[in-house]
Amino acid sequence: MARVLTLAAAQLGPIQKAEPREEAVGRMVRLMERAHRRGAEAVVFPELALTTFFPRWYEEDVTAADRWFETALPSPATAPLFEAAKRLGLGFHLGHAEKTPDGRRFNTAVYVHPSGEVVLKYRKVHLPGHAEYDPLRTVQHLEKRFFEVGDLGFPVVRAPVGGQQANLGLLICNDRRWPEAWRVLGLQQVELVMLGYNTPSLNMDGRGFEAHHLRVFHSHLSVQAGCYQNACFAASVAKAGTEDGHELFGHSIIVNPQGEIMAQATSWDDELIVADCDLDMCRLGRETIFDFARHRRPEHYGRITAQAGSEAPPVWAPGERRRDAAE
Ligand code: CDT
Repeated sequence: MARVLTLAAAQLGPIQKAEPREEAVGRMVRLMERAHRRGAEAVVFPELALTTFFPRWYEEDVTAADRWFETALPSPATAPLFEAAKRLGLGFHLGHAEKTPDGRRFNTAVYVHPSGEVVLKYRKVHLPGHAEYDPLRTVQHLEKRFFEVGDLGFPVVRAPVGGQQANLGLLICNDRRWPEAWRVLGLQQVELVMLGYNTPSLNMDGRGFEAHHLRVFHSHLSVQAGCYQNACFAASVAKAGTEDGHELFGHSIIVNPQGEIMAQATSWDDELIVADCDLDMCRLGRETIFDFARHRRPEHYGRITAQAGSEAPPVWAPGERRRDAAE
């Protein structure tokens, strides 16, 4: 029998620096109500969904950024999300900035059961950008200043998502570009990956030109490859539009284990996309071409965990016979 989960990706339009959490939460509750009316059982919101993408704003003193962080979930400002989940019987994924009781700061995502219990928490591992003010950049990207590298690994849990038991994993934004992250989830038989992102439409690094149309292509390429190569579904959900003059692309998608896009957002605003995901579709890839136990060769993958940066290869010279050269 098919294991169909009706999944919603709730893209958010821009959240301006001055927009209070309460307003953003109101928009999110309206999206949850729409999701419920469309038959969805779980809703996925973007990375840092409650506020503007604040890592673009430099603060000399990191504690000055604390206003963007959550110290508890739910809080008075986020309680309406938990109430809506309960009222509508809807699970939800929420990206947010987390400040722990001992003062540590993470870029975090949680999946919350309709009861309000946190089913799974993940803290972003691949933090892009830089820690110090970068005068070469037209816009700062200070994730390395405001967040620590996640300390929870890449957990997967089997848990109820809507009416199905699903193997659930989470990634956050830049993580989607790293095949290692997907594979660690794949090795735990992940069936559904929820991930949110805030990605500028332009490369603001100031060190080279990147054609604009390739930004969305690279995002989709990464998620579609991750799903195909690990035989899972993903909801990849954007914060989109222009925040205080800084443009983020939308193009949120839901992808199946064949790597196909099942639904895609077309606006750069609050927008809901919904897809029926038959989790049993994950079996084909997992039992055939990507049957890891039969086909993976970890004895040849040592470099993946032994080194971070790449190394230049040895230089071939004419007349020199190398052990690994063809006879
Ligand atoms: N939020 C986030 O991780 N954004 C990055 C942009 C990187 S530009 C420094 C991304 O990978 O989409």
